[in-house]
Amino acid sequence: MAMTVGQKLSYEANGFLIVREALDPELLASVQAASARAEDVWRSDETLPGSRGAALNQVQAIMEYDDVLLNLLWNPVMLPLVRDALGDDLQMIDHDYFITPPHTPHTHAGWHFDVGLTGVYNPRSVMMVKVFYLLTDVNEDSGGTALIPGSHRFLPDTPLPTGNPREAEGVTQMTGKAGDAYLFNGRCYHAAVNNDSDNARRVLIYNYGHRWMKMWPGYEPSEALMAKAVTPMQKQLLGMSPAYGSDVAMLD
Ligand SMILES: O=C(O)CCC(=O)C(=O)O
Repeated sequence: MAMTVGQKLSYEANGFLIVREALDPELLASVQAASARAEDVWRSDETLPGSRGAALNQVQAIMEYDDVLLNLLWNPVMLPLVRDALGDDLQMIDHDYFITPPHTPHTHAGWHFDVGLTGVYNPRSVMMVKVFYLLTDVNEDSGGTALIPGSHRFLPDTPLPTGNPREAEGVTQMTGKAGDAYLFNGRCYHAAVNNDSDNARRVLIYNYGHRWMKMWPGYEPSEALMAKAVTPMQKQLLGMSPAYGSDVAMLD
């Protein structure tokens, strides 16, 4: 098990886990530089996929832009934790670079579950786990993710917040320093708060599911990306393994 006992208890109780300094200063600088290069390319070509709204600039399929950003998919600090939470048969589902501009007019993501599959008993299932890497410091004003602790275990009739995520009761906001990361179970109820600060909030997001699940449309890896996967785990993460069978990839 990669999670410490304390991490496991915290993740099981809350549905999320914060990892401080997941990226060391050298890796953080390299990831920030790669993300800036990707952003320049994306801004200079409006045909590249993503959303360009007042509340969110989303560079869709961020791993396609730079090998440094591909390598974060199998980051040795976070991937083992995701595998503990999800199981051995994990695979990428989607991946983005989110830039929340300063002083957003509204949240870019109201309250929701990432996982809303019918036929799944959600309180005991882990269908998706999403990792966020902070590229900028995020405080309570910077538009961070708001999560309802423990909501991954809630029964369907549990009342949930509906209003402004910043004002909802029982919320924990994912704040931290650049280089910190957090993961959460896709059944943990969440939203983004408004960015009321003077600075853009920048995060990289890697979402993982099981290898028998479809990736979100628009995130299927290109041939060029798949050619860079070397190990069985890297191939499985990019959807290049059989969906079924017991030959799951081990950590490299
Ligand atoms: O930007 C955020 O913190 C929230 C993003 C979100 O809701 C999601 O990725 O499902």
